Parts: sequence; C-alpha cells; structure tokens
Amino acid sequence: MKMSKGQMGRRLLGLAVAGVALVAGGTASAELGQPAPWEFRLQQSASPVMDNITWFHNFLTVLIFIITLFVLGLLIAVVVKFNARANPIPSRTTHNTLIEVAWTLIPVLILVGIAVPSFRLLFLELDIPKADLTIKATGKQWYWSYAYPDNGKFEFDSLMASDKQPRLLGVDNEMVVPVNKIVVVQTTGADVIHSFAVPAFGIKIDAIPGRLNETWFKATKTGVFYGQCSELCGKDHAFMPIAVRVVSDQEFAAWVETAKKKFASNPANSFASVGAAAQ
Ligand SMILES: [Cu+2]
Repeated sequence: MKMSKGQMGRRLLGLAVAGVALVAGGTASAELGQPAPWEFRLQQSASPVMDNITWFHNFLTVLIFIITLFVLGLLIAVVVKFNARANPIPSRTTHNTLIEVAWTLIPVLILVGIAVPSFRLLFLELDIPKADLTIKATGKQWYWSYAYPDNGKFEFDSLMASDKQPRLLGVDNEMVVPVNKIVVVQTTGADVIHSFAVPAFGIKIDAIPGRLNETWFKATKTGVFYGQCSELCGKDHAFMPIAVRVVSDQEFAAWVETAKKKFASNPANSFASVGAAAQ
C-alpha cells in the first residue's frame, strides 16, 4: 500500500501527538503484570529487584539526557564561535592541560557513579537469598512445566489457552506463589534453550538442557503476572507464555491441596510420588 505525502504527514503527526500524550499521561492505565498498548516504559514493578531495575533505568535516562544536552550545547558553541567567518585569522592553540584533565577525569567519575549502583543491582539479582519456596520451571517445545518439590512434589504443564485473556498470555494452569515470600526458580530446558522471563518481577533466565539455572523473586503484590519465553526456541516460541498468580498464604495452601489431587494423574509425577513414598 502506497501512501501519499499528505497521508504520511498526517500519520506521523498522529504518532507524535500520541507520543506526547503518552509521555504526559504516562502509562497509568496499564494493568499490573501485563503489557499495555503503546507502552514504552518498563512494566510496573512488583518485586524488590524490579524496583531497583526501574530506579537504575530512570537514573541512567536522566544521566544520558544531561550528557546529550551538554554535547549538543558544545556542538552549537563550536558552530557559532569557531567558524571561519568569525575567525579570519585561525588560532594556533593545540593544548589545554586543564580541559584535557577535566575531559578525562569527569567521564571516569560518571562511569564510577554508574558502576556502583550497577554492581549493587547485579549482586541483588545474582546473590540468591534463602528460599521460602522453590519451583522448578522446565521449558519444553512449546510450553512450561512447573514442579513444586517443597509442596508435595507435584508437577504440571502450563500451556497457552487461546480462549483466555490477555491474548497470547493466558494459560490453562498458572504457576501459583504466595505473596511476600522468596521464591527461587530453577530453570532447565527439556529439548532446546528457552528463557524464563517475567518483566514485573525483573527476572529473565535461560532454561538450558543439562543445566539448572537459578533466579529468585519476591512478589510484593497479589495478582497475575505474565511473561513469555525469551529465547528463540522454535516455531511456537511466541506461544508459550508464563503466567504467575500471586496469592495470600492461605489461598496458596488451599491451592497446593487441590493441585496435589488435580495433577496426581500427570505421568510426570509418577517418579515423584515414588520418591515421596520412599521418604
Ligand atoms: Cu521457548
């Protein structure tokens, strides 16, 4: 489809207006735990790690904005002050020790200022605290399986449910976790490399066959939080969503009881129940 210049202009203007409206209005209408149309910022945080990621992101954005303005100012100053017309007799200046020391030292200080919170965040993400609950998430072509070794050793499959909302994110069996508890997620891949990612919790970890990778989150809000497989894993890569339902302790205990019965017939649990019986 070809667009005339007028159409293109109107479309661009429309985009610009929408952009300004978004910046002004933010994404206040965005629902917790899922993406929203026209969203360009990070999803609303629901974990301490994501709080820190959001802070670091905003900090860097402000820093970049200031540096960009400063460089733009310098460029304009050079164009205006140091052009041939304004300087018929060119200056023969080649060195300025003070400026050279400053343009070395100031960037170093800026980088140190970025490195400190950056490493603090890395340690927060990678230094896994003591788990209240461990869940094993196995990536398969093309769905996830969740095992609860601490809660009766049951395991179940979680497949995208096309009749559920939000579109492409709803699943038949959600992963359920208690609120304000440290959940350690162990991931592995059963066939190829997948990646377990939930933006609102600030987690993304590769699920690799033959390896057990670990990450953690503490959900600070109840609700359903969605993510997607984030490593290209084959034809249905886009159709293996992750849905985590965060509930109260009591609701979690009740869910564990029903889940144990509901998933007892899952063939994946046959070895687990043998293991449980042997204990
Ligand atoms: Cu995948």
